[in-house]
Amino acid sequence: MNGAEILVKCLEDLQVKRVAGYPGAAILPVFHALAGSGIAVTVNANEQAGAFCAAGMSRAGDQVGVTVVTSGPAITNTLTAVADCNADSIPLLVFAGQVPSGKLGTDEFQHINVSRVFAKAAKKVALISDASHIEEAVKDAWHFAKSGKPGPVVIDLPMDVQTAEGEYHGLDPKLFRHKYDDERHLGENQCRRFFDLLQGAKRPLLYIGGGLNNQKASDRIRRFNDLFAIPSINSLMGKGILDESRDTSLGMLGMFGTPYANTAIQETDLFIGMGVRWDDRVRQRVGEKGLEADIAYIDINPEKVQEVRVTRAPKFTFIGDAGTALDDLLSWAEKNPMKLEIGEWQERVRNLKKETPLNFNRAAAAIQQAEVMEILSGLLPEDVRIATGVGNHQMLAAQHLKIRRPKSFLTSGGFGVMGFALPIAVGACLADPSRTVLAIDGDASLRMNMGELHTIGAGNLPVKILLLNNYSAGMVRNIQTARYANCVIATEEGCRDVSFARIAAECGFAWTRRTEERSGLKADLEALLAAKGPALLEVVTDVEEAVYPVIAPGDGYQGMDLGPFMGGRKQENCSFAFFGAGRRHSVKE
Ligand SMILES: Cc1ncc(C[n+]2csc(CCOP(=O)(O)OP(=O)(O)O)c2C)c(N)n1
Ligand SMILES: [Mg+2]
Repeated sequence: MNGAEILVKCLEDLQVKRVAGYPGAAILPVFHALAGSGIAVTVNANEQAGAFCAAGMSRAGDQVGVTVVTSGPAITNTLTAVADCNADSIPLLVFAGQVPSGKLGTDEFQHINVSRVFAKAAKKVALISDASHIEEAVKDAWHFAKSGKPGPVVIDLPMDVQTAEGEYHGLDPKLFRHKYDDERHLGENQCRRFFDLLQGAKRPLLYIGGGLNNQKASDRIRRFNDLFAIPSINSLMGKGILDESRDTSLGMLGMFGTPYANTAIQETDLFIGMGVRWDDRVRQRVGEKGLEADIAYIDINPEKVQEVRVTRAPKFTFIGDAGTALDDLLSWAEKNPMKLEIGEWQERVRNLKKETPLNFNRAAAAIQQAEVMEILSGLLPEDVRIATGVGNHQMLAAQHLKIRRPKSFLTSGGFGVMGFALPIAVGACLADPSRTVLAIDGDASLRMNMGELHTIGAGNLPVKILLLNNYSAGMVRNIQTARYANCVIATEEGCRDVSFARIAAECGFAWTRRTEERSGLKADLEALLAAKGPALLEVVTDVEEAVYPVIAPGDGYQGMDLGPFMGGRKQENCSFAFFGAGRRHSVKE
């Protein structure tokens, strides 16, 4: 077998059924081998979209998404998607063609030093120099990408290595899995300490993140919370791990978090972070002045746990897989039954949700994005998978939509990449066509990977797209209005007559509609969700709309600005005081 054939055989051994690929001369041996395999190839509009499509398969399914591209501009096109996977701990395998080994480091056509370019963006980069090394490298990379804190692995394959004869040994892929098995468990004493803390708390709060965003860990935290019903908040990456429709689920914390999540964190006396990376968008941190709760923190990333140990004096920490730790805690709790005295706190949290519900400008002439989300949240099927762009529509979706299953809210968290929604939705749809896949996108985000309208239409993929078109890069325009003296530059689109719905129809979408009418909005959303095959609903929304609540950069939770429409305030107070300019409306006033 030549190197390319060995690579494809390894992918078959790893049960890969489909790759996202984009060909070019320097990777043609691999495409040739793919032609003789049972592996399907999806061709996206460019390699960034291809890498996102593969990442969509990882985000939605249990597999590791795989993308195969050529050298030079093709591999650099994947850089943003690779960095995105790295930031959100998503496993991904990228195989790239490369100039022949003898030409490495020269000015050969379409050559770039992949190891250097990706050094800081990937979990690992490997240059293969011998076809006989391919099998071990590929099987190892697959498990390495999935293990510990997951991430992307980039494999650079010089042309001569793809065509050279090499050894294929048929190594059992499980051998490599065992290499990365995480065997760290909580001991009896650690479990006792955790539950002592929990039993001593009057207002415990679970803070859960992407580290638990898989079926197994989600089952465990649900069992844990069936026992204890501890109020919970989540990071953007943690949506759907616990069922967000439960009354103890308070939704997303942070800069654009829900009023109740951002208030609960000010009142907790035991903050239990699990599988969450405690990032800067989460604003002021528990343990800092003003938020002096006890902390229990469980995460697989040793650096982060050490940082929290040094800076916040937690009462309990554990470095390891949060799902495994939950297993240990559950077995301990089953052997040592206990009751928590948190009835008052649960009641407080329920009231918080009732007292400060999300709200928006109901008197506005134009449709509000928040209004679309409010209607949509009542229509979503339980099995829906949502992919979003980046911007106001993303934050509003995160605030309003109650996600009921893990791996179902697919969004670019740590890197915040516009252009994410469509290719990720393609990957999610290919990973599991039986689930409803809805891409919620902004006009500017959609334009970044508009070629995927063609991928979806040409492939007749049943992806549903809800495009919220405010004819602007709304989130950035909001900052300009509030902080740059209302000087709007480069964030509004001049051309208002383009209909994205018409473009989608031209790309082969069977169902498209464009609306500016509030009256038919609910029916339009229902029709979008019920449509068969590719479908797009374009809703024209208010360019002036801003997202609330908001916490200004550098401010703490006490400074949460509820805006003019929440917390029972009158609509005349409207000031669009985005990012801290203008009036403050704190829930604690
Ligand atoms: C690749 C990339 N470029 C630029 C940005 C900066 N940015 C963040 S949100 C945003 C506007 C997004 O506009 P749109 O998709 O229309 O969403 P809206 O806020 O209008 O709902 C921009 C430009 C980014 N996050 N990603
Ligand atoms: Mg927009």
